[in-house]
Amino acid sequence: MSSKRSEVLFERAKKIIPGGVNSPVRAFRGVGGTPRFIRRGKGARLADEDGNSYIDYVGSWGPLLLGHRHPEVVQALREILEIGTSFGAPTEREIELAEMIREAVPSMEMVRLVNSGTEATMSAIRVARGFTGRDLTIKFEGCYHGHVDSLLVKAGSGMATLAIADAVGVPAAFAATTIALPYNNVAAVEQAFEQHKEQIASIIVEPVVGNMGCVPPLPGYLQALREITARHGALLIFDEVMTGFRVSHGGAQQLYGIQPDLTTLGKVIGGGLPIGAYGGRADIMSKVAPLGPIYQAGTLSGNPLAVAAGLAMLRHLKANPGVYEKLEAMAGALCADPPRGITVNRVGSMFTFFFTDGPVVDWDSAAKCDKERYGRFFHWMLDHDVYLAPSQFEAAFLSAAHTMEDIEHTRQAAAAFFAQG
Ligand code: HOZ
Repeated sequence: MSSKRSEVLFERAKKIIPGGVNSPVRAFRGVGGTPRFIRRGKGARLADEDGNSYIDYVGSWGPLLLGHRHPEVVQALREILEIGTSFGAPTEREIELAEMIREAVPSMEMVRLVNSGTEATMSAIRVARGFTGRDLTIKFEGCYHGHVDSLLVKAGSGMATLAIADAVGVPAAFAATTIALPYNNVAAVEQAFEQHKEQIASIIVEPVVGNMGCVPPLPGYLQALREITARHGALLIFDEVMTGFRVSHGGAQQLYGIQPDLTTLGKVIGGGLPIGAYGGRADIMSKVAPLGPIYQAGTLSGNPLAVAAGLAMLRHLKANPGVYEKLEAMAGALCADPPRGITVNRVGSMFTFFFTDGPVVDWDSAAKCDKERYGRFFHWMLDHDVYLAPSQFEAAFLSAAHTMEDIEHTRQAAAAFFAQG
């Protein structure tokens, strides 16, 4: 399998773009080698610049629940090109998208659209501070909430992949507003509230973590976060940028039956275009400008292309609830019977093959993985036409465009790797 053209492009990219990429994990530092430059995608398949074709389990890091270039999303985008790509003024489609989000995620009584997951989490923690009049935020080690200054503390995703412990460029005073605790550990949360009493504005959590690989909540954990925050007058923020419309139509909060105060969304709700959203209780969201004094704005917020793609996606999901059953069946088949020495974590169509005996329940247990072996596995799979995340600490995603043949091919390729020891 040739990667010659990707190599040439990577050399050229490195001269002008830091690390040759526009987002760090894409540089393959977690697995070594040259990132594949992608020419096009269709359904569950990616084609690179050397003419290789792959079954794609990255799915643009989560948004492509229906695969690449789903016809309904493409048609919606075509229609917008005839109308105008940005007005900086309200449009009817924005209302419809917000209404569809609220219908699926009823805890989001009011919704504000932004341009990325990072913007959504940055705004949500600001709103939590403004609403409570408190400054501190609890986050969890290995969770990643975008590159928000104060949330780059013990963060997962690229920070974990590159082993960057403390974000350079983040003022110590910002980082000091964040308390990082082990995930899935209720006692640590109780203790933090004991210690900081009425200073904690919110807990922000990935209800199913995707950014240290896929790590589900232990039974009762999310309920405990709900109960503790309510008891202490702090807000509970579910970062559902990854899990929203992914682990179920109503996200992780529907799956686990928890009502957070605020929720952040991104990825799937943009149908593959840049978008984010935050929202929650109306009494809280009513404090956001222009209704209230908590300021947040954006030139391209609610832009017609992203909104139309998101609407096409959400309309499709609403009309085809069977998508989630199909995803569950395929992902279940893909993740069944892992070989010895491998721990598979999966919630719906997001999953990770951890190269450790496990169990993997938090950052400390995820960090025990044999990253070097994951790198060899990654390249083996790439050579066998399977495109996985180029890091042990990222979740893999299935789309409704995958087929059982794709699953079978993937299982056989993986089995061949493990057979050689
Ligand atoms: N932080 C993203 C996944 N957790 C990676 C984004 C990207 O490289 O595109």
